[in-house]
Amino acid sequence: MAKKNQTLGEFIIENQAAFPFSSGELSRLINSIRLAAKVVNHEVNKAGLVDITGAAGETNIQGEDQQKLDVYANEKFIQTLTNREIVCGIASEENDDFITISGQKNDHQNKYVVLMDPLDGSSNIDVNVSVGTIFSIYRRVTPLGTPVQLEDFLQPGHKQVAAGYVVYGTSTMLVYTTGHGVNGFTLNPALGSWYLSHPDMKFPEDGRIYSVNEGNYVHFPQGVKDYIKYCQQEEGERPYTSRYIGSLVSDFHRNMIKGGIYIYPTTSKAPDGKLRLLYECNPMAYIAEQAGGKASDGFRRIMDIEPKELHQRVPFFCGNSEMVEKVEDFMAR
Ligand code: AHM
Ligand code: MG
Repeated sequence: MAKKNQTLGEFIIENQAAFPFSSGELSRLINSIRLAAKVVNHEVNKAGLVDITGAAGETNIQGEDQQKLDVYANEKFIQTLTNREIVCGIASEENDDFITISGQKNDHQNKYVVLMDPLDGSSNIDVNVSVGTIFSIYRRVTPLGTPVQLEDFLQPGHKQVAAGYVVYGTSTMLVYTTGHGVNGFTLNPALGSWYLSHPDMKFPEDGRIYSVNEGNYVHFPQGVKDYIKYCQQEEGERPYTSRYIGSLVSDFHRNMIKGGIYIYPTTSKAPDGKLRLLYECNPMAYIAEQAGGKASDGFRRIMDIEPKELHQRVPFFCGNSEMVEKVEDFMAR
């Protein structure tokens, strides 16, 4: 039973005991993520102090400029997971291809793969606005003892074993699920410990916030335009309000606590949407569903989509169930 103020370490050990036949591999993996998150947090927090921000002069596979901190976060997460030989493969939004991990200890014997967006919300890094890390964990489908293959990564979201995010905000939080609800831990930076501050997180019943980049309005599909107009109508006293940070993790986190929907639809400029199915949408969808919410591409459940490629993009509608259903109604018209 999760107890408020329990440390993440204690929580992991306690949960591990709840799965008597598990090997502890998943617990060790979450432990590695919490360590890497602390290291990245330290760096993100002093971004304004040292000359670490700014484009690193590289472009990622999506053709976007990489910021230095993106590169740093990517390296730290990969290093931590690789050095500890805790996973058999890693796929990152910042790398063109997946990474195969073969260790000294046990060649290809680990059963999990990690997919991640090491630092999401890159446009906010330079301006002291919160950013996040997103991760997703699957059991490999190819045999143990052999190198991982693309198919180990191209699994639908409903096969996820765990997913989570770190939000580097006014305080730093690690929020994750292993399929038994969602728990949020806040970092005490003085002690370097994560404390359970938000046990069993759930979307409130009523959602009032819609988060969408309205600057793209003219390029949105009609269903999304209609939904936005519905939220804005005066009819009765429609209680909606708009909040958009431009960091998926932060927008999602606020919406899960306060009640709301995050929307990144297709636009005429981005016909498949902007967000990546494997690194961003599936993990957020898993957390949303575990918190009583929903995630859709406008027509179908995100976690039922069969991925075709590592960097696949999809339109994304995620948040309070009733709000997601409403926008799906408009999309279907
Ligand atoms: P990134 O992976 O390059 O950071 O892009 C993802 C981000 C999301 O965090 C955010 O919600 C969205 O892109 C914002 O996009 P836009 O600036 O088009 O509104
Ligand atoms: Mg991203």
